[in-house]
Order: sequence, then C-alpha cells, then structure tokens
Amino acid sequence: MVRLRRLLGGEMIGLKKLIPAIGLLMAAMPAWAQDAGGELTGQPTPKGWVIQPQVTAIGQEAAWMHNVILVPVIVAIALVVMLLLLWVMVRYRASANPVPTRTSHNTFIEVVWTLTPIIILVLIFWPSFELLSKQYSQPKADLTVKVIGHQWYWSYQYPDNGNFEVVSNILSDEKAKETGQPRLLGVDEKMVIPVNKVIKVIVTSEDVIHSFAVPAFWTKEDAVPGRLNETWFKVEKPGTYYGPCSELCGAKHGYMPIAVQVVSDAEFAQWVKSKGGSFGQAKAPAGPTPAAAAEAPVTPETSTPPTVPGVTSSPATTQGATANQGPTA
Ligand SMILES: [Cu+2]
Repeated sequence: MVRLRRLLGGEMIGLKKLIPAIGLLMAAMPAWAQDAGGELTGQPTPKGWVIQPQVTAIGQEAAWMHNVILVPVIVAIALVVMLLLLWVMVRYRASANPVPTRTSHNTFIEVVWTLTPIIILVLIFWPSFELLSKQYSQPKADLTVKVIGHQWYWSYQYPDNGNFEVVSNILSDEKAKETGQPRLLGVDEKMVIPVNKVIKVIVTSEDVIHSFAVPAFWTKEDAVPGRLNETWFKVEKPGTYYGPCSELCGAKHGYMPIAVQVVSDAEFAQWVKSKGGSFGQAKAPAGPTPAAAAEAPVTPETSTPPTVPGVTSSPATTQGATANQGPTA
C-alpha cells in the first residue's frame, strides 16, 4: 500500500511510466494489425480479427489510416482516461484525502484539455479528408458492371459487353467444398472483372434494400430499389474476393454472398465470350469491328440505316446506342 501510495503520490511519476508505455503500444499496433489473413485473401480467416488484406490502392490507404492512425489514437486516449480515473479514485478517495480541495479553475489545465483534442482532430482530419476525396473522385471507367440485389441472390449485368447478365446463387456446403470455395460464401456464378482496370459499379435492387460489400476492396454500397448508386474499384491482384450482403434484407439475408473473380484481360475476354457477350463499342454503330462482328444484337441496328435511304439515320443509331449502353448513358 505504501508503495502504491508513493507511486500515485507524485503526478509526474505516473506520467513518466505512462508515456513510454503508450509509445510502445502505438509502435506495436500496426504490426499486430497487418495481414492476419496470411495467404488467404478476400475471405474471413481463422484468427483474422483485423481488416482483411486490401487489394485496391484506396483499401490499402484506408487500412493504413485505421491501423496506424485511428486505432493507436483510440487506444492511447482510452488508456490515458482510464489511468487518470484510477489515479483519482485511489489517490483522492475519502479516507486518504479527508479534506477535499476547493479548487474550481485552473487556466493551464483548461487550455491543455481544449487544445489537445483540437490538435488530435486536426491530425486525423488531413489524411481522412484526403482519403474521402479519393474515394469519391472516380477515374475514367474501363468497364461498367451493373449489380442488382434480389431476395436472395445477386445478378451482374455487363452493359459494355452486349449487356449480358449472370445470376449468382449461393452454393450448398457440399458444392462449395467440391469447387474449393469457402462455406456460405461460394457461388455458382461469380462476378468476373479484369485486373488493374477501373471498374465502375452501378448498384441497385429489384425488391428491398441490399448492400453490395467486398471487404478486400474497401467497398460497400447500398442497393436501393428505384435508385442507381455508384462506386468504383481498381483491383491490383488477381484472385477471388468474397463479401456478404450487408443490409438486413429478409429471411435469407445471410445466404446471398458476393464473389468477385479478378482475372487477366485475356481470361476476362474469354469469359465474356463464354457468356455470349461481346466487345463491340456501342457508341460506334457503323463499321463493325472484328470483335463486334461476332455479336448478334448489334447487327440488326447497324443494318437498319441503308434500308431507309430517304430518312436520316440518326433515330436508328441513337436507338442502337441506347439499347447497348443501357444505364451507362
Ligand atoms: Cu440482401
């Protein structure tokens, strides 16, 4: 007890021990909070109690912001407040301090406890707003995918590639195991996108509010019926990345996983062809490119103008462009 009193008796003794402890903790925090997933990216992993390894530049920056700035600041503040409380409770308890001081103001302390939070907030403000502005300034899209939530599955439309659609349903536990996918996250048809390309994602719903979320991309966007929400990502690493529907949407809310497969350009082209899609540019209806020639829906539109010689070709062309472009127009 005497020892404890001596320790708590002088204000500076406590602080001298406290500051290095907080410093150590802050230095150790980023190391703890990194790459708990190991080689398993894009899905929950055993002992993975921190953020998933990020595969987009925005995600990496956001994870850094969380691990290196926010968590250490939160831990340090919580520790300081907790230790101050403990110190006051022990040092100034009624039996140890029978005559309380009547001090009501201390200008120095008031300046310190006003300025310190302001400085901390300003330090957080800079990286935070920079990150926010990056998230909302979308670069020019290389590919647009329209994501539609349904009770209880997802469908993905590719308006840039002949507007084909894939419907993505959850796999049973056995099927997931067979195909080497994680339980409750495996699907029959994945959303396939090319690597290192800016993907614009238009998110909507057919029935109730769902939410399209892929933790490894740092992406979460609500799917609201009657509204087109928009987000984007540029994935830097090929692989399969999983996510859950992140808005309570009914009985099978937990059974409509999202699986995004990121592949090379060549593999993506192959996949598009296998789904009946094309690489024709919808904005150039005249002069079919070699890639566009294979696609059936484009040809009727492009062949219309010559059959009506007296009339300007614009209505047919506009119709063709709109039909192919869909929601990107
Ligand atoms: Cu849902």
